[in-house]
Amino acid sequence: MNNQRLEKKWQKKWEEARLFESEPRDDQEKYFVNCPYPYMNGYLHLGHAFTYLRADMVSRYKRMKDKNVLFPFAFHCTGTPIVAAAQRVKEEEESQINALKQMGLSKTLIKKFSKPEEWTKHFPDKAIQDLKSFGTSIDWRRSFITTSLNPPYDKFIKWQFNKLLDGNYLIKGSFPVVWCPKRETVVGDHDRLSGEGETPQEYTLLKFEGANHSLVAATLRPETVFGQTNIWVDGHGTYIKAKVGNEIWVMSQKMPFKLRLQGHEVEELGEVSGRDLIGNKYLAPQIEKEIIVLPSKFCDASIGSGIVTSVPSDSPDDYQGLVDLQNSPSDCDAWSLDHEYIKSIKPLAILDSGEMGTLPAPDLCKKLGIKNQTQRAKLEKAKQDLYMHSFNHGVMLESTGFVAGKPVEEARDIVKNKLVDEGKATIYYELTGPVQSRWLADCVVKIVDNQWFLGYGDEEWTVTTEKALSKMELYPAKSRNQFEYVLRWLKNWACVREKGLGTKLPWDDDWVIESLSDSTIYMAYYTVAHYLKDLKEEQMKESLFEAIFGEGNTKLAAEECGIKQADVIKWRNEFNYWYPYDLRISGKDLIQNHLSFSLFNHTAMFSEEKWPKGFAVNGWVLVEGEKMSKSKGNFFTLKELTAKYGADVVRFTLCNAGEGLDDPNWEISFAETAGKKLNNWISFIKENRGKGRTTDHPVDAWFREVMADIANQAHTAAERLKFRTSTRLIFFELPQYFKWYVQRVGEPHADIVKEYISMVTRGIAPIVPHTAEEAWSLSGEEDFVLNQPFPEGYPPNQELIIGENLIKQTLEDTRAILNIADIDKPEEIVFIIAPDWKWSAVRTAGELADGRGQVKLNDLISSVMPDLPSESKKLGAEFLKKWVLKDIPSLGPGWQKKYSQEVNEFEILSAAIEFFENRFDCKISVVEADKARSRLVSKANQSSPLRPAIFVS
Ligand code: A2H
Repeated sequence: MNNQRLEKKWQKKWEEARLFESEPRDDQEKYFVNCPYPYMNGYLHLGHAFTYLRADMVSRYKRMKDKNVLFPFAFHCTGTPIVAAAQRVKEEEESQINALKQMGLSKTLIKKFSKPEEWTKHFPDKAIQDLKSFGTSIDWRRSFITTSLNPPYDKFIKWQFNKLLDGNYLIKGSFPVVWCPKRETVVGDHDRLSGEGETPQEYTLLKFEGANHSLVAATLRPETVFGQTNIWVDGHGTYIKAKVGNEIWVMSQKMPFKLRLQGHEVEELGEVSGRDLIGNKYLAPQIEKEIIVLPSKFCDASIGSGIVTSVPSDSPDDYQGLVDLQNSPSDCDAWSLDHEYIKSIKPLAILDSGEMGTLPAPDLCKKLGIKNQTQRAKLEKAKQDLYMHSFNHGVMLESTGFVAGKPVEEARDIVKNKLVDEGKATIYYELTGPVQSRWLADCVVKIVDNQWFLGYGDEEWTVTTEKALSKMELYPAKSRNQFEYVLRWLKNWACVREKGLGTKLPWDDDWVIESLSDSTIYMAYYTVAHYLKDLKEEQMKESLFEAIFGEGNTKLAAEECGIKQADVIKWRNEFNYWYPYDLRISGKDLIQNHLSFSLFNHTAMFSEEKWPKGFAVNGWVLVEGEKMSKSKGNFFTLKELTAKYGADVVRFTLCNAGEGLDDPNWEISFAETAGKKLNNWISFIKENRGKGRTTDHPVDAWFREVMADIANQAHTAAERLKFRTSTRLIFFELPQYFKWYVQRVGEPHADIVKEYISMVTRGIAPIVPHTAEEAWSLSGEEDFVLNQPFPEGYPPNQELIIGENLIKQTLEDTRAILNIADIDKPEEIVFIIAPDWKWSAVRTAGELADGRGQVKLNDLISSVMPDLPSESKKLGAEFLKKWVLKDIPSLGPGWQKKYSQEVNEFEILSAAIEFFENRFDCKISVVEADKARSRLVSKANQSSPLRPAIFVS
C-alpha cells in the first residue's frame, strides 16, 4: 500500500471516530496545548510545520499519558498585509499577481483576491486541508478567523479592550512611533521588510547659537556637554538652513521632513555648504563658550542633523577626529584652519568612568591601536563599550557643578531637562536602526497624538507578570533568562493604528487594534468558539463574555442576551474546565512579543488560577543548514512536502531536525530515506507478528531490562518535549539491541516479540502516527494506538545489563584479536578474568574519583598498594598506572557506576560458552587469572575488570 493512501485511510478513521473533538470530562485530567495562529496571506510552510508538529506531538503524547487533550487552531487576519496585498491585486501590480500565480492560483481566482475577504477564506481553508493531510490532531470545530469579519471574535476583543481600559492598562498620549511615510501609517514589526525590533530612540538636540543662525546637533549623552571642545560637520556635505518655529537652524537635508513629523513647523530657506561652516565659531550650550566648527569624515547625514558636538574625553570618534586633524598640517591647510590652534585643543576630563579613568576615549583609542577615524569597526566597538560602561559606572566630576558627584545615569536626565527648559536644546527622535516597510519605504519617527498604548512599561503590571512567569514551566528551562529580560525591557506598546483589518477600538472608531494586541488571550476563546459561532449580533453583549470568562452573573447575562442560562453555564464550565492553557509552543522569535504579551494580558484579564502554565520555544527551521527563503529557492510549503514524501516522512524528518532552542535543520538525505525506514518497521511486523519460542532462555531477562531501560529514558525525554531523543532511543537504539538479542538466543521469545513490537509502535506514535496506527493494527491489536499508553519502563537491573555488555564486549574483543592475529580458524580460545585485587583497586579508584571521574595516580597508589599481596605489587603498580592514564579517559565520565556492581564474570562468561563456541567454532574456556598456569600466565596479567584477557591459539 502506498504511504499516502495509508495516511488518508487513518486520517479518515480518526475523523470518523471523532478522536480529536475534545469535550470536557470530569473523570479525566485535561491538557490544553496551543500554538500561534498563522497569518493568512499565504500557504503554510516548513517553518510553520515545525512548530505545529511540536504541538501535535505533545498532544498525541499527552493523550497516550491518559490526558484529555485539547489542541485547537485558528487563523490570523489582522493588520495591513492582507489589505495591502488585495489592493495590489486590484491595481494589477505584477509582482503581487506573480506571487499568487506561483502559489498555483488560476487567473480567475486571482481576480477575486482583490477583496481582502477572499484571502481570509481561501487560505484558512487550504491551511486546514494541509494540516489534516499532515496528520495533526486538531479539534477543527473550534477554529475561527480574527477581525470584524468574524463578529463573535470581534466582540470578544472589544470586551477585552473595554476591560483593559477599565483596569487602567491602556494609556493615551502622544508618542513617537515608527512611521511609513509612503503609506502614512504606523509600522509594527509585522509590517516590515527589514528592521524588526528597531524602535524610536530619544536624542537631545543641542543648539549652538551663531550670529544669524544656530547649528543643531543630536546627542545620546547630554551629560557630556561639559566636555565640548568643538563641533563636527561633513566638510563635503550640503546642509539646509530652515526656519523652525521662531529660530533659524542649520541641519541635514533630510531633517526638515523628520522635524515636521515630530510636530515642528519648518520652512526651508536654502542650502549651506559644509565647507562654509568650517572655521566659524558658535556658542555651545551649558558651557556658554564659543567653539570652532571642524571637518570630520564620520558625520553621517542620515543621523540627526548631520552635525555632531565633539567631546573628545568621552567619545572615541570625537577624540580620533581631533587627533587626525592635529596630525595633519596639510588637512588644516586645505580647510584653511590654523594648525597651531587646532593642536591646542585638549580633551577635558568631566566624569570618572571607574576603571576606564577620567579620559576614557583617548585611553581606549590608544589601547586599541586606532590609527585614524576611518577605522570604523574598531571605533564602533570602542563607542559601544564605553557607552555602556560610563552609563553603569560613571560619576560626574567636580567641574560639572550642579551635577557634580552624581552618577551618569542620573546626571543625564538632569542636564537634558535643564537644557530643554532653558530653550538650549529640544527632544528629538531617530530610529535605533533602519526600518523598511512593506510598502518599500524607509521609515521614520512620527509623533502621533491620541495614540493608545498598552502599558507594558508599568511597574506594577510588570511585577505581577513576573510573578506569573515565575510559576510557569518553560521548555527548555534555559529560556527563562530571556523571558525575564523581556518582561523588564518591554515599554508601552502602541496597540492601535489607523488602517487595516481588525477590531475597532470600542470607544473610538478611528482606530483599529493592531495585530499583536488582538492575539494575546484568544486561547481562552477556543474553549467556547464553537458555541459562539452561531449567535446573533444582538446576543453577543459584553455581559455574556463577562459571564463566561470573568465574574459576570450567568442569569443576568442570559436574560440580557436572550440565551438559555443553562447554555451560558455550560460555556462557562467549559472555559473553567480547559483553562488555563498548559502549554503554548512557539518560535523563539516570539518571546519578545507574542508570548510576553500573552502573559501580560492574562494577568490583566484573568484571576491568578487562569494564568498560563507553560511555554515551549524552538529555533527557526533551516534547510540543509541555510535559512529558508524564497529567493534562495529552498522555500518549501507544507503542502508540497507532504505531497512529495507523505506526512509521516515530513514529520519524522522535522522531528529529527532538532530540539531545544537550536535551529532545527531539515536534511533532505534524511527525508529521502525515512520512508524506507518506516516501511521496514511495517515489514518487520508482518514477518514477525505471532512468532517466537515459548520456552525460556536465560538472555530473555536481559532484553526485558533493556526495553525497560530504553523506555524509561525515552519517557524522561518526552516529558521534557524532547521527541528527537525519545525517537532515537526507541526507533534507532532499541532495534540494535534487538539484533544482538536475536544473535544470542537464535529465536526470540514470543512474549518479547510481542512486547517489542508494541513498545516501538507506541513509542513512535506521537511522531509518525499513520505508520504507528498501521503497525498497531497489523500486529493484531485492537483500538487506536493513540489510545494506548506511551512506554514508561523503569530503571533496569544493572547487573543484567552489565553482564550482557560483558559478553558483547568480549565477543567484539575476540573478533578484533583474531583479526589482528590473522587467524581464521582458531583451535582454542581462553577468557582469563581479572583477579579480585584488580576489582577492589578499581572500586577504590571509583571512590577517589572527582566529579568528572578523574583520579590522581599518586592517591590511588598510596591507597591500594599497601593492601596488595607482595607477589602482585609490581604488577599492581603497572595496572594502576594503565587504569588511570588509559582506561579512565576512554571510559568517560560516570565510569565508576559500572564497577560498583557485584559482577560474577566467571559465571556470566561460563554461561555463554556455548554461544561463543557456535560463533568461533572451537573450544572455549573461562579461567580466573590467579588460577592461570604456564602458557596463560603472561596473558592473564593483561586482564581488567569487565575486559577479560583473551588467549587464542
Ligand atoms: B554622541 P548612534 Cl561624549 N553622524 O554625543 C555621526 N555621529 C553622530 C551623528 C551623525 N550625523 N549625530 C550624532 N552622532 C553621534 C556625544 C557622545 C556621543 C559621547 C559619547 C558617545 C556618543 C558627543 N559626541 O555616542 O549610535 C553623537 O555623539 C555613542 C553612542 O549613531 C550621538 O551621541 O545613534 C551618537 O553619535 C549617536 O549614536
